[in-house]
Amino acid sequence: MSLREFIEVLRREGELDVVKAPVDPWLEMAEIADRASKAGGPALLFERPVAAPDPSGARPANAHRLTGAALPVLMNQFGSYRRLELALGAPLDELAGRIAELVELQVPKGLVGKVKALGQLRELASFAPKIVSKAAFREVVIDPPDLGLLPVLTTWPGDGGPFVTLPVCVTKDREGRRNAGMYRLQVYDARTTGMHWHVHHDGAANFREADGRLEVAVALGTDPAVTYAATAPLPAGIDEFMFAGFLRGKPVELAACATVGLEVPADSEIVLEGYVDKAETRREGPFGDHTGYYSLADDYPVLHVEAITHRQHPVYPATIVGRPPQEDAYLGLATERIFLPLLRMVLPEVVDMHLPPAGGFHNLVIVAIRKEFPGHAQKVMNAIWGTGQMMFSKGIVVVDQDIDPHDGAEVLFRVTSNVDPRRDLLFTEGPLDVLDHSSDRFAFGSKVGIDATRKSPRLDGFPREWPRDLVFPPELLERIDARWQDYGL
Ligand SMILES: Cc1cc2nc3c(=O)[nH]c(=O)nc-3n(C[C@H](O)[C@H](O)[C@H](O)COP(=O)(O)O)c2cc1C
Ligand SMILES: [Mn+2]
Repeated sequence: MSLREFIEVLRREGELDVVKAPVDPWLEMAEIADRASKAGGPALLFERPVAAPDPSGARPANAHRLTGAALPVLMNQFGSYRRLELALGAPLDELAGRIAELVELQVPKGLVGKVKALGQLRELASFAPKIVSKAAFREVVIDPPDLGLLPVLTTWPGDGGPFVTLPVCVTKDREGRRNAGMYRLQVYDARTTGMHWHVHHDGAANFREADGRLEVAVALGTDPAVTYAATAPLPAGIDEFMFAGFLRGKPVELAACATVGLEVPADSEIVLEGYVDKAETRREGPFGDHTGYYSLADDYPVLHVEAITHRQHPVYPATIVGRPPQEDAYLGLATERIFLPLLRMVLPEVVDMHLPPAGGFHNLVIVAIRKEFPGHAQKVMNAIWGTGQMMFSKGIVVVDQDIDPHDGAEVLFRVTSNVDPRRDLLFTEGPLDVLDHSSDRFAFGSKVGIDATRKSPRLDGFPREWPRDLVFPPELLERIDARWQDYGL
């Protein structure tokens, strides 16, 4: 599904509002989308991005200079549970179930099981991206390349400038394996942007491996499953396009770029091609970010854009990140559900988990576990701190298997009542999200695990009796329910 097909789906499903009035990509669009996402509102298609009058002179010179033929801007495409399902083509539980089936492919039992497992393996291979010759994104060539023709948003008043916020950035590692990650691009001028790949992410790793220059292609406006895949915490070496194909149940069609040795989705709305050079960095940021603050300015590589092409009548995709919850909370929710079966491959004792949006993905993880031996909660904490992008987790709360980690009041109740602080808090230190501002060191700091499980003599050496939960017997509940009318309440 291309982005424009998805827009038609949203229109048909009543999930899209078209804004015909002129709206400024400098702050105005962001503020409107912020309201829409916080209110559970629809996706927004701004048909007329236009620079508003700016008598104060606050608009930076590079904020964009739009001509009358400016491209429409799509925002908040993922900003509700319903749209997330439409974007990924299936309910999250169904996608998680398909992942679980795939990873539960252990030793198959009997001939029937073996044949079934073979079928599933073949199915996985069938999701590898397909290279096609027709590149719709090359219908129009902007020559010479000029980023000023794109309606790039400035989202917060203190931002370092306009940023491309929803780009699928494609690179290859030394072995030629493709990676697609979402890294924001601050527009400096007509042909250069920042390249804000965090040190922990695969794009940055590919850059470290490269000699001199690394080619980069940026796809703007892709199948929403591809856009989501670029944000998903997949292990290095796994092609995000294959993952998107798996989610979709159909291979992603890629086409070769014109000026770099990379492939991007053939139906991308807009494609930038260029390179980053080891010899060069430039000040990037600050930028209002999903931490809820301005992330600090720092030096990052520079993307030199050597070609810009697009489809006829392209749509420019954008989002605003800021104080949660916002549109990206839904991308985080997709990851929480889809990656749970993968986490359970290494941690089968994990029954459920929740990453509350207020914790900005990294700051708080709540896991419910089946506790079976001394130190089990601590084992789970340490494993999470050692697993992929979950290494950034600043706080981990462990609750028992019968506690719903999504119920904030319930979790708070167990933490405040079950925890003996000196006994149940585990402090450690390790890598933090690059955007974390609380630590006095960059990308490194302390972490806490909170064991809020009930304690017993056998598993925890707890010397006293642990009190029972307060519950009414089910027969009583049924009896009262049946007679409810009699009470006149
Ligand atoms: C809206 C949005 C913006 C993001 N911006 C950045 C960014 O500027 N830099 C970055 O390194 N990661 C950013 N991320 C997170 C990465 O896209 C994510 O961690 C992804 O898994 C990285 O992929 P990789 O491991 O293949 O590099 C952003 C995520 C979202 C949803
Ligand atoms: Mn990756």
